[in-house]
Amino acid sequence: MKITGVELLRVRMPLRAPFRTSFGVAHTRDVLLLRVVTPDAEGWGECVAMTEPLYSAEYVAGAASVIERFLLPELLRLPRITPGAVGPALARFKGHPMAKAALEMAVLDASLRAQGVSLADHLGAVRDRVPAGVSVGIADSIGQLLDEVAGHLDQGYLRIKLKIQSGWDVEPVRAVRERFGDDLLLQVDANAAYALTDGRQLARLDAFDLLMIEQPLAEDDLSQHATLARQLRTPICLDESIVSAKAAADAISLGACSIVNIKPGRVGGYLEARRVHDVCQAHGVAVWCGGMLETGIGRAANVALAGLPGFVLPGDTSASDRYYTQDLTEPFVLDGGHVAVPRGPGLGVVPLGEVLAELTVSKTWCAGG
Ligand code: OSB
Ligand code: MG
Repeated sequence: MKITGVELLRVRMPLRAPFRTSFGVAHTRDVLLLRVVTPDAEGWGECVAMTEPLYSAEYVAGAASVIERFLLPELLRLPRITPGAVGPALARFKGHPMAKAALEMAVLDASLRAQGVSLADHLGAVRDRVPAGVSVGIADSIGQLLDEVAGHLDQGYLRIKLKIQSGWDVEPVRAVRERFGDDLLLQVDANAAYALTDGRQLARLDAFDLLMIEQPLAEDDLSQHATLARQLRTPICLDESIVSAKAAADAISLGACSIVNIKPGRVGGYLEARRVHDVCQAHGVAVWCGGMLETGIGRAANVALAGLPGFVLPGDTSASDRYYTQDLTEPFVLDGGHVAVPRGPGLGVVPLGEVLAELTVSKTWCAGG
């Protein structure tokens, strides 16, 4: 496949409600979309970098810049490109996994559309629908949190993840358990907000039968996570720390986690995400699909990935209306707590022209040679 050119689109998506985590609050999603044009088909990619470098080092304007200045020129120089060659072609540029993932995703979509194959089939999905959870941000009060959780459960979500930080951990978890009972599938995500010295406080969460605690410590605290794991009954899941399949293998062999949150952007793309899945499956480590408040474009690909056999826990793959009043694509809907895996060629979805035009803030065309 030869790339004719790539369009970078900056899209401003108002969130239905602010989303607060230990690292900050998001009111809008500032999305970078890529449209890869080839003689045979077009392909879409969504970059999951956020506005500010708070979740990880990447941020959306930086991702756009590294794509324009370095990554795209490298790809456009090649006489032909396949999805599997994108990662290797870009490997000499250090870091920037979310930027690389977006490019690989767009090439993958174009290539699969040209072949008439769905991403779900290409990746090896075995499910037609995937169980959906919802990630609930830090609230202003326990009362507001309970109302929000009640709303999600009324919609049919199958598990609840609470964002926690120091000062917002045991009490919200206790309140949700007391109100919604012991059968609720409940987990927490700290986004690296704690230190190993907080082990005693985190052990208080053991009383609430949580499915897991996600990323309690810093991204590079692998051995500290292993130490913490020995102090807790609650299983540790890693998100930020798992930057590659190699990192997953290291974390597992160290005993740093017993569950992995897979986010394709964080590991450099859907093909590496599948390798993370394979490593975890080989070690009997459960995985689930995380989210980065994606639009329908990124959501389509995440839901396809979540169809793989090792994804045995509900993901943060919520329906479109959990995030946006108007999604960029036909909305993903919740049906009995599940979201359907798209089965059309490539991602199986495209942006709705009028919606995209309305929400696009700027676009740049980069022509191939
Ligand atoms: O840590 O999982 C996370 C959103 C943005 C950045 C990091 C995280 C999240 C979420 C939301 O938890 C997941 C989603 O619903 O997309
Ligand atoms: Mg997380």
